[in-house]
Order: sequence, then structure tokens, then C-alpha cells
Amino acid sequence: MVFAPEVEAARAAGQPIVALESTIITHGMPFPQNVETARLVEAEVRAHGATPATIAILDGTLHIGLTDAQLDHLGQLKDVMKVSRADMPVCIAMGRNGATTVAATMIAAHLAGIKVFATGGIGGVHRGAETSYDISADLPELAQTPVTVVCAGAKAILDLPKTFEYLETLGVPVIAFGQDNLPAFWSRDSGIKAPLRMDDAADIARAAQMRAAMGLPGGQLVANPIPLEAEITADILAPHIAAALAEADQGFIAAKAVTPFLLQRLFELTDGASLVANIALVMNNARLAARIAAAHH
Ligand code: PSU
Repeated sequence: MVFAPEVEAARAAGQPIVALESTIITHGMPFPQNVETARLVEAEVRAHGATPATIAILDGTLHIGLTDAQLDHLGQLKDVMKVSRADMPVCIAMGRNGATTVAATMIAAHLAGIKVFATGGIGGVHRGAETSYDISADLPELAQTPVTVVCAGAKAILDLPKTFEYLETLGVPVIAFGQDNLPAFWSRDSGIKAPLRMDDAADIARAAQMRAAMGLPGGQLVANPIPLEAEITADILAPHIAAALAEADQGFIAAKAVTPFLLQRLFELTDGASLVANIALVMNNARLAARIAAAHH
């Protein structure tokens, strides 16, 4: 495990750090917007009083924080594993390049002593899971690794009611930030009432500390709605999601390939609007994560 100089300095000074994932860079957005977004997100974390630590595996080394050159390199690499809990040790042992999903980034953040992590959207229960059994490893990770994950909800390509039922079974606190309903990634309202609502970053940090003090394993999921001016409402997105899902089905897209395929098809079907929204929501999550990380100190 190697710390970037900026992250090492923050650790030494006891300053707040926000972990960022890298699958969104390699499998979630096209180049060059992926690298540009990663830089903007890092800058947003800094502007709100915390140090960003983008996490990735480069030639078998787990990096906690990337230099600008490493970020640029990662954004253009072709043969990058999409790494979750199961394959993270394999990727490191084999000396390969790996982009960390939400699950793997949580594991790395915890190893590095980082308590807060900002992403776009977590993985979840896929539609048709009753026959495919496709459930993201992000969900059980939230039940066992003590990191607060700030997202904009689960991606609307998923089965959202099943995703939240599953999290409830696992005992994961799902907290809507500043509203009663859960957001749905590109749009602010999923129509599903959140089990918990919080309006203050400091309360979220305190709840994580209480969880640890009580000896309960696992993290917290904070669902932060996309800013109003950036949202794409569900009625506009629904036909595009239906079309992308049908294509995935016809093309026998399965397992790890499903989410990247659907994100890419939505980018095309919405003439790039889904990407603009995705960037806005990640920036928004970076801001909130920085405030929660600062409140931990
Ligand atoms: N957020 C985004 N874009 C992404 C992801 C999150 O805005 O591409 C990634 C995360 O790394 C998450 C993964 O862990 O999507 C989910 O993949 P799967 O459905 O295969 O578990």
C-alpha cells in the first residue's frame, strides 16, 4: 500500500481525508471526461477542507491517492480489472492494474484509516435478479466495512426497491440527506421513502462514531440527491433505461459487464446528458463527503 505525498501529509497532520473510487474512471465514463471529472472531484474535496485519496491498483501496488500523472495514465489504460472484494487480492498478487469498485474502495479506505468515501452510485440488485441472481458485492460490503459512503442513491438502471430491501436485511443504515425520499442517481426522487433522514453532516459523522462505539460492524450509506438544476427526471430516463436493458439482455451482457454497458448506452441514448448529470452528482457528493470527514475531526 502506497500513500500519495498529499495523503501522507494529511495523515501525518491528522487532517480529514475523503476516499474516491476508480471504477467510475475506467469503466463508468469515457476518456477524456473521466480524467477531467476525477480532477474536478479531487479539487472539490480540497476546496471543502479535506484531502482527496483516489484509490486504484497500478502494477500490483494499492495506491491511496494518485499523482496527476498516475490519474491520467489510469484514465487511458485499456487492460484494467474491475476489482471488487473477491478479486482485489488476486489483482495485487498478480501485479496487475485494477480499478476499485465501491466494495474494493471501502476495503482500501478502511485499511488506510479513511472513514468517508464519495462516489456516484453504488451497485445494487439488478432487475431480473430473481432469475439472474445478479446482486452487487457493494451491498454486503456496506454491512461489514466501517466506512461512510456518500452516493446519489443506487443507479436507476437497478431494481431500487429490491436494493433497499436487501440493505435493510443486512442492517445497513440508509440515510437520505436533506429529504424524505431516497434519490435515484440521475433524478432526485425514487418515490421510495428513506428509512432514515439526516440534514447535518456532523450528525452523520456522529452516527458512524456511535456505530463503532457499539461494536457494530459495517458502514453507512448516505444518499445525497443530485442538485435540482442537474437532474434528469425519471419520466425522461425511463424509456432509455428500458431500451438499454433490452439490448443488454439480447447481447447476453452479464456479471461485471452489465453496469458499464448500461452506463455507456445511456450516454449514447441521452446524447451525453446522462454523463453531464453523473459529473454534477459526483461533485455534489464530494462536497458532502468533505464536510462529513471534517466533522469526524
Ligand atoms: N458510480 C458512478 N459510476 C460508476 C460506479 C459508481 O457514477 O461506474 C461504479 C462503482 O464502482 C460501483 C460499480 O461499485 O459501478 C457497480 O458495479 P456492479 O453493478 O457490477 O457491482
